[in-house]
Amino acid sequence: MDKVIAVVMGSDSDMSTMKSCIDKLKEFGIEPQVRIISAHRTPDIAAEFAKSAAADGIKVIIAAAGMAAHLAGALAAGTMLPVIGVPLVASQSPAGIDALLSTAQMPAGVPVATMAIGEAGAVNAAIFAVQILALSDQKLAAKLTDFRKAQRQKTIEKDSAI
Ligand code: RP5
Repeated sequence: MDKVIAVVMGSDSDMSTMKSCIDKLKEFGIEPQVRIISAHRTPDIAAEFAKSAAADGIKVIIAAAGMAAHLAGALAAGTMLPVIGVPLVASQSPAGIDALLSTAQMPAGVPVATMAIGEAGAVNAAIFAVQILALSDQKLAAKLTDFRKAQRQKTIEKDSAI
């Protein structure tokens, strides 16, 4: 399944964290469209991307940014597609709290489904996007069930190993 999920990040400096998101999507057999688009540095491109995403076949947008992280909200404002936000820890960032609040505190009417800060959020964004697609895709739903079973088993094995 190709290019039905977009992973958009504000800077190439976000890639080290967002690789976890891209890799998790690939584990589910999904090759995402990956873009670097900034709400602040390329606002025109962000607006155009949001406007054309649905017509281009995108079903879910994952938007990750650090600092004053307006990317997810800016994209959500321009599309009816579900937007999942991932707040990131930037090098000059107070532990990602700035990005968390900038991403999560959307005004009523324009939601962004905000994940945890950093790598956990990046991975969960991928899983959450798969969960949305799995509502109308039985094969993906089965893969999600397998993923949960494997995750459960790994934790049980860690418990046994102690
Ligand atoms: C945000 O500013 C980006 O998402 C990144 O997390 C942060 C810093 O960007 P760079 O200065 O590293 O390009 O827009």
